[in-house]
Amino acid sequence: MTTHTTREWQDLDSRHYLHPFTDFRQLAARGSRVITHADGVYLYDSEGERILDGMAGLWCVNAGYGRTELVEAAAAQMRELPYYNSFFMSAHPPAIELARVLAEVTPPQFNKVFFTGSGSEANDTNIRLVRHYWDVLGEPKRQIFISRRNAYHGSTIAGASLGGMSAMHKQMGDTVVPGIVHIEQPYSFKYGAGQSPDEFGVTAARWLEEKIEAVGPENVAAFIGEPIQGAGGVIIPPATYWPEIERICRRYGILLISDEVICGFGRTGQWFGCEHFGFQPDLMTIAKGLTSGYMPLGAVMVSDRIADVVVEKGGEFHHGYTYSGHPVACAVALKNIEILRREQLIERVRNETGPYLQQRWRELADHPLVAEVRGVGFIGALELVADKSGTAYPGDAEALGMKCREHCVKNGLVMRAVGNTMIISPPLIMSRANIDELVDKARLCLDLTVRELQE
Ligand code: PXG
Repeated sequence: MTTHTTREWQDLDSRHYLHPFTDFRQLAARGSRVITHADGVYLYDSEGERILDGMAGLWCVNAGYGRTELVEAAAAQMRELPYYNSFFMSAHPPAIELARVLAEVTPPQFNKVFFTGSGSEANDTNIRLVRHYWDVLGEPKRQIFISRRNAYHGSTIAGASLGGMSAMHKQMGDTVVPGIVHIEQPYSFKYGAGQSPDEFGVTAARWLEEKIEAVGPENVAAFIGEPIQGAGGVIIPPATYWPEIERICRRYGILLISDEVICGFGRTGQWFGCEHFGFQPDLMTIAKGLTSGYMPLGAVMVSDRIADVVVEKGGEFHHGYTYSGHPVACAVALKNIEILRREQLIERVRNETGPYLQQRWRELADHPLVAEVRGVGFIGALELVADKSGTAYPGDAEALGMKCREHCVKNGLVMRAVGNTMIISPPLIMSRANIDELVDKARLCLDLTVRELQE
């Protein structure tokens, strides 16, 4: 790869490269941070600065950086068979083998998988598959998908329509897919005042029932939700929420889709978020941690309830992608799952490093900017407010998250800001020493934010 100075990279970047979810002009004025390499839990930029990655890339590098085994799996597969499709009655060993292994590591109702190139594509597949399923069953009126506000289900037209991000919908005009409605999030910090967590969980789940009744149960195809909303601000529902959602879906015969793109592959200390919360979805969207982000790959896990119908009576399913089951991506996913199992990374998060991270993370509750601390396994959030002690700090209370994030950037830590919610989702390989560094740096950045507010 050519090398340039940071300045040169930034110049070329702003001249030619349109970044995702970015105000292009603002970025050109400021210049990107150019990440050149990574190892373990650390990123390195073009200035040689070392940065602790508290976000595992974009919620995905579960096995950490610098895994030569994954590199070798990709290279070996490229030599053997770099590409072939699974259309026209053909298949190849990596996709077949990964399908078998996924049936093994996912909950027992899942024995079949449909591969895609990303989480967004997998959610498009969900829409296609669910509508096909109801059609085959002779209930074509079941068209409506119920989702939640601030949900993130991807950025294709269907993914963004399923999602509940109003800024995205606003730019889509009439192209938002019809037949998708949203209910409010189980966000107790915002909506749960005056109720115990258990009461609020049931209240929030009943919003689904109200919506089903409002649109007519006979018209509803499926409910989709992330076990923990990620990009929407790490919204962790109370323990009563998912069981009640499941009961409601079963009562009305509605399919339940768990979007496990972030929660899957160990994030909560279980293989999948639905196992942490104790519910059994009919479909699961997976991506990100499936390959630890080393290759793009997504998939829909299809339960027997659905597979039995579409396989036996569905005829041809007119859907698929050039890169469905890409052999190199599948080979990397297989090796990644082997690593997660061999190193017992998920068990470690469940029993050892997860509890330690949560204990240390909760120490931040005493900080003058922190109104709530929450987290599960290797995911966490802080709600920042300017007026915790009664009198507010001066300055823009709406920009606390961005201010704190700036201090993280300057102090070698990646934390994500969603409004005034600070978020972590670190690689599952973090040691206790890494966790100490993460929490200590987070506190430092919170302190620096207070200092900036006082200036
Ligand atoms: N579902 C969920 C729950 C996700 O988090 C997708 C689907 C889409 O996956 P792809 O592979 O198509 O990106 C995601 C992706 C953020 C952020 O800012 C989160 C995601 C993607 C980009 C940014 O937190 N999640």
